[in-house]
Amino acid sequence: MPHPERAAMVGLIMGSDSDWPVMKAAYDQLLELGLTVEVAVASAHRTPERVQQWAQGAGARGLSVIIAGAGGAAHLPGVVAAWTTLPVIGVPVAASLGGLDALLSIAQMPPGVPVATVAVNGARNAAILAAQILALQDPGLARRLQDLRRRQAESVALRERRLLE
Ligand code: RP5
Repeated sequence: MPHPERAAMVGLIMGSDSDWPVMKAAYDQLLELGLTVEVAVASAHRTPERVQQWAQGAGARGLSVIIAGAGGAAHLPGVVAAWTTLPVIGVPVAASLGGLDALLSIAQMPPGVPVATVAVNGARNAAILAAQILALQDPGLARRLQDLRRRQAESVALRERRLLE
């Protein structure tokens, strides 16, 4: 469940509502880990001033990490990174060309303004990476991440056993 009474820790921004089916995996994972999330739709090209305002104010609003997803000429994560020194994790959304255009647009940042780029449609990994950054200062969150890893390992072992059933 979201925690509306607590300030959001993670900013989740996407270029269009059409990115939501991909980006919702990040939202769901963040909530499962007990994190609070601020969700925004803003486009680097269609609403550039809104992106600037959102990113410039992110730290003051209490956000610690930003996840930014976009497809096509996916400049949103890089533009957000240009307006803040908070860590930005970019999610290439497969809106065209299988997401290769978005992957390259997000990963090929100029030296000095990094975006940590995950795989095409890799929104869940973006959430886990954001949580890992926050867990450096949050032992409870670190334990929840360890538990997530343990459950993942158990699930692999379970699937292995099912192969021979
Ligand atoms: C990008 O263009 C968005 O991030 C989206 O992935 C893609 C298509 O946007 P819509 O035309 O569906 O709004 O800016």
